[in-house]
Amino acid sequence: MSYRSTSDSRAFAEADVLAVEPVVDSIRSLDPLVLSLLVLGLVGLVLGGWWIVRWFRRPPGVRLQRVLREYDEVAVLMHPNPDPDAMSCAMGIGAIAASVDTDATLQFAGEIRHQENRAFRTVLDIDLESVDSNSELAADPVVLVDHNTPRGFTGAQTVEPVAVVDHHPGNGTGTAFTDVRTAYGAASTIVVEYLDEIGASRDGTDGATDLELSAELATGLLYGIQSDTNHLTNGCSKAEFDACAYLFPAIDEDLLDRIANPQVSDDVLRVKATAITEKRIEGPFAVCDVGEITNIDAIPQAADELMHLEGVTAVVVYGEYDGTIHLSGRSRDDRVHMGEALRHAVDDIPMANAGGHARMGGGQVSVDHMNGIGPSDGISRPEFEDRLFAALAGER
Ligand SMILES: [Mn+2]
Repeated sequence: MSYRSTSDSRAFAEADVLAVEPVVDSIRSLDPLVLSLLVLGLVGLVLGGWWIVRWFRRPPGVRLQRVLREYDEVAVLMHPNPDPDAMSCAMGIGAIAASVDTDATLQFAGEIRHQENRAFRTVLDIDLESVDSNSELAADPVVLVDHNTPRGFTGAQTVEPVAVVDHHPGNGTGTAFTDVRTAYGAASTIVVEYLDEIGASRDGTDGATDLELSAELATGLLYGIQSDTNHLTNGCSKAEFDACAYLFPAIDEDLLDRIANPQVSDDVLRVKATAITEKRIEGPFAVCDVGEITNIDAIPQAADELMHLEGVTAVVVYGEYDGTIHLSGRSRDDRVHMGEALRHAVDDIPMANAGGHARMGGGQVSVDHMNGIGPSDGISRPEFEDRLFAALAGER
């Protein structure tokens, strides 16, 4: 490293002046009109650049609010059979839209069956509409929450969402706004951050906008986070805890209790009881046929219940509904990839399908085909159960 002497820097200064002089001369010789146009162009460039920088430095919640403000009406679309995380996200986006006078219709494909999801919708009095095809979407601009590719209704593949807010992996994007954070445990967490960024008021105490965080919205978002993270025990990031702390002043404990502890219908309890009393256990695995059922949501719930059994690391519960055997499996055993195990268990039964993730899987088998009424010879229930155990043990 060398230091430049004073004479050197003077020499540089003189050289600079010498270089600048011809430029100044040529500017002087320009036509005043051309000169003013040049100056205007330069100012435009600087302003444009500044605007672009400002736009991208705005927090995402503020950017989404700006995008929503462009429309009179939007459809906020949840994934099929929406869960509390999807529903509370939709509520939150609806509130952000309302803060800029944009009408939001909250829509979903499929059904809301699970008692937890039904209680969520009823207790928080959320206005949700179901759709069977893209022609039923309430508006052209669609905001996707808790998923990033439209699915589950006719024409879903033709829908190009304007905005996407999600925490699942995938390549889906919105034309104007995309915020997918796969490290987050719940999409509701992202929406909570938006509310904070926009400056929503909690309990009328703080906040700088017209957006007030109602008790219903705060409670919904808290429960959305809780239900997607198994009550903050699974798949959480620090963001989930921060979001819960942010929501705390606005939540309503009574509403929360009613959502978290809904009454369970008689048939669901009966299926759970059957699973508990009739299960067959082999080593660390439990399998149970719960017979004919009237509510297919009872099956995964019964599987969850059996997972509480000490010493059991993987379970499969199945029951018959409307001519189809529905299977639901759970695993906390690193040796058992539940989706693969179920797939292997039914792979040579015609019209059967099964699959899923490592810890959770499901499937359907047509009773006719299992009985051999279809093209194959069929298999008996005890044989089917042996297959399930073999698949769990990795022997199929
Ligand atoms: Mn979710």
